[in-house]
Amino acid sequence: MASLEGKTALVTGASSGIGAATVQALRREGVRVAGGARRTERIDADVVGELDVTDPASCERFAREAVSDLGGLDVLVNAAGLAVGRELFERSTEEDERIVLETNLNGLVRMTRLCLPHLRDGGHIVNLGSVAGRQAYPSGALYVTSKFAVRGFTYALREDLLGRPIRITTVDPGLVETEFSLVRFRGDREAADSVYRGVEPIRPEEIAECIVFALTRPPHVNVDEIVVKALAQSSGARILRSEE
Ligand code: 8X3
Repeated sequence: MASLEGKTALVTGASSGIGAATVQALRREGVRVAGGARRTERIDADVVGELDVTDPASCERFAREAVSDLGGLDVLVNAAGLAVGRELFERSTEEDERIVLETNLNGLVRMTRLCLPHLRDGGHIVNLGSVAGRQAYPSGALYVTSKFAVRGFTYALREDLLGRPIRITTVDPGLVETEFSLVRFRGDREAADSVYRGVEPIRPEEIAECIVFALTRPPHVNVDEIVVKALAQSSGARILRSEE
């Protein structure tokens, strides 16, 4: 197992969920971490910065300042992501489409482009995909589209990085209990809670452990993808719930 002691990392979406859990997991491994998100007051990292991945200027500023404060970069974790709405595509709106694609796809591509020149040899990029990027399900068209695109981008970059000492991994979680559902259901707490009812979801910390696993393989080993589902689910849409 390779040590992460003394390495540096930049994590997007660092204020909650998998991003926040990844910041803590990396720090426990001895990594100095810059965490970026819009809600900076909720970030617990060595370097804290405001980051809106949908805004090119915000991304440029955060990447520049984080890399400078950290003194170089070894790991980029693209964890910022969201879904808006859980309804048939007929009800999709220009605004919802823009937010989902800008955050999950353009934001991730943008942060990767900005950080790549700073990644030291032995560096590693981890993209947070989703089981939604592998199996489509109804009433999630834009989220599914964005996560299929994340997987496509990850593999395209894998091709372009071939021959360089930089690794790239997509981590594709299923049912993880975070604020994801609250955002997806536009603040409807009851609808959000019902997603995690009658089933044991994955905890964000358990996904962070998978990320650490990929990062700590020997340098010649690239873990291309890690797919993690709750035991009681076979896809994003098929979840076995116990009677209450
Ligand atoms: C979130 C998992 O199953 O709601 O990425 O699409 S799912």
